[in-house]
Amino acid sequence: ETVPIPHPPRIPLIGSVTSFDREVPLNTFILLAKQYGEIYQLDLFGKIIVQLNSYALINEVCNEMRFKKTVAPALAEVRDLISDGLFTAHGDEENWGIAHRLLMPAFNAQSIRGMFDDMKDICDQLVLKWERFGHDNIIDPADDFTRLTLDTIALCSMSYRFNSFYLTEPPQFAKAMVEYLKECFARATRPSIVQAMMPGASAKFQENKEFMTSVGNKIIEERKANPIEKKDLLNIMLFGVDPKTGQRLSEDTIMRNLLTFLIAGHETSSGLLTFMTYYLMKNPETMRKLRNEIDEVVGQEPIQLEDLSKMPYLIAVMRETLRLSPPTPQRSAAPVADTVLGGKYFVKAGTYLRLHIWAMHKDPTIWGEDANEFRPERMLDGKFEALPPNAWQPFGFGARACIGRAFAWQEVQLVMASVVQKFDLFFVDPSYNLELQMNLTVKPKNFHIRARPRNLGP
Ligand code: MNH
Repeated sequence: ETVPIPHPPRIPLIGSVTSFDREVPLNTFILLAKQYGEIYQLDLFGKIIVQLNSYALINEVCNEMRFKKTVAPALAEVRDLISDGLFTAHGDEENWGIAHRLLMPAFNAQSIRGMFDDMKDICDQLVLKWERFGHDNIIDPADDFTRLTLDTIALCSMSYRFNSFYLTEPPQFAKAMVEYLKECFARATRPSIVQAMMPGASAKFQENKEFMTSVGNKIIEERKANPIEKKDLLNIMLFGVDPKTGQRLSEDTIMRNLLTFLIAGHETSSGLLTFMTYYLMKNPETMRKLRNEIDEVVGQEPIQLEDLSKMPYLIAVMRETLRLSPPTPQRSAAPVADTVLGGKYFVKAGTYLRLHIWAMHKDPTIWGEDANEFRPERMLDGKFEALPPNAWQPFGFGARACIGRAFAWQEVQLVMASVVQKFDLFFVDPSYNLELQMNLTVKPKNFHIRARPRNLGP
């Protein structure tokens, strides 16, 4: 016996959400999940979306025989720039397979370890900046961490330097990208009639797209004119041959994947760093434990690659941060054929399902009654490994899971350990509580800190 999927009342033309938070759509979805529970259907400006919020339903959708990734409306807008790049490709696009097979080895743990020195280069720039500006300086962690992650992915993957820490304003590329992604999001929730009345926004959109494309092409041209030995991602894409088809990537595809790494590889990691800073500062006991671990393993020496595997508490803090605040809070899938969800909700083939990972990560059937609390201890001592399948998935799922996971992991370990090793952190507004901002990913908003170089004493 199937039952209808609950839905908020529908209003003609507007759909079912009268007070949609356009600035931070996530806030609306969090609210609706609380009101409707495990599943509800939404008519969002003419698009029908089935939202899944519980572990049980989302786990069921983690079956690649029955469901496949779909490119959500906001991502579909980004396709205008990066088309069949890894992140925004449809599953059946040939270039996804070629790039996936070529690049998976380039992102494995071994290759990532080889990037440690480049990661440290950029990390040291952030530490120096905070040391030199001193305690009076007001830091916007989201801003500095975004400089860091953009510079890091560009240096590691294409040996290119944005030099963000030497600029007062973020580099023009970063500005163009943020504007562009924000506009993609807005377009996805803007009725087409409204869109048609915004020629200014469309011109800017086009201009940003052309600028980013030109940077991508310039990086490729420069590499071709000045070849280097290094086995970075750019060289692998330029010279690699797909073992399965014998094909190589076209220059267009390479440019789109370069832009994909810059987009997918920096907002997310910087979100994790910023959320983590916030949770550590809000939970002084956790901060104290983490610092003890770092002091014991690293002391006052520069952090080495080998140190990273010796800090389990740091890993627990990262996992717990990604549970409470996954920077990509939702992902999308569709049933391959007509099917029934949870034994009672009928959904047609191709229905747009949105998996609300942010909500699922707080499902009390998995995480207990204190699901909303920040408690890294729940990720320690084998408890993480003992979680039910797919209960923790900030990096997505299956064939379309994040390719940059090991990269982000090492980068964030290094940077967080360095920051906690070197600085005492203070809220500028001691009463600050987490607020969210959103481009393509989500981050803390209005969060400001001061960093005082630690007095390590005699
Ligand atoms: Mn990443 C896919 C989260 C860091 C490059 N990433 C995904 C997905 C999630 C995700 C979730 C799946 C999206 C979907 O189902 O539609 N990624 C993260 C998080 C971090 C992150 C939370 C950091 C923390 N990602 C990175 C980094 C890079 C990167 C760093 C690049 C170097 N991610 C990708 C790419 C994909 C992806 C590329 C698409 C993979 C594919 O579909 O083949």
